[in-house]
Amino acid sequence: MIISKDRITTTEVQSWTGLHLLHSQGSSCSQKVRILLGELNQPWTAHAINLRKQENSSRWYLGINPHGVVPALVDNGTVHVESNDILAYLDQNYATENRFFFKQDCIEASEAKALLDLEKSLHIELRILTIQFGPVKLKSENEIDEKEQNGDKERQSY
Ligand SMILES: N[C@@H](CCC(=O)N[C@@H](CS)C(=O)NCC(=O)O)C(=O)O
Repeated sequence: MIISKDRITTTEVQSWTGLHLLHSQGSSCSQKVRILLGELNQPWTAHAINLRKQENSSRWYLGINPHGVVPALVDNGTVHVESNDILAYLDQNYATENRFFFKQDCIEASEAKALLDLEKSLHIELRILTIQFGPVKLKSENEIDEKEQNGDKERQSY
């Protein structure tokens, strides 16, 4: 899924060249994109988004991905979101010989795709569990506003 230009308020990303991944280390959605980038042997620039510090809710990040989740891929200024869509995009545009997911008549590829679809359908429940019992907590509008006032300091220290 591409985020249309009129929704991107963090306009600096539109001048980024090459592949940039806004991601988080412990995020499974980010991890699968990092794995494919490695498999494709593509150079890419990492931009760490700290979910514990809720940088995914910062105005800076929401200006790139209004959904407020990682990962987001920026390819020569175009923003792509939804990890499975990013995988398909990278596969279609950067794979050379052995296409990864969409290789025709390949049982393993269709099994991998089915598993990715299954994970996507379960992800919202996993998110609820993570937020209820894990380290990532939702914050209130006030907390977001407060954080925005010193957000730059936090971003620099990360
Ligand atoms: N369907 C989305 C889900 C993305 C997603 O939920 N990412 C998680 C990390 S794996 C996240 O950013 N969580 C932060 C939050 O929900 O506040 C995708 O596949 O990209």
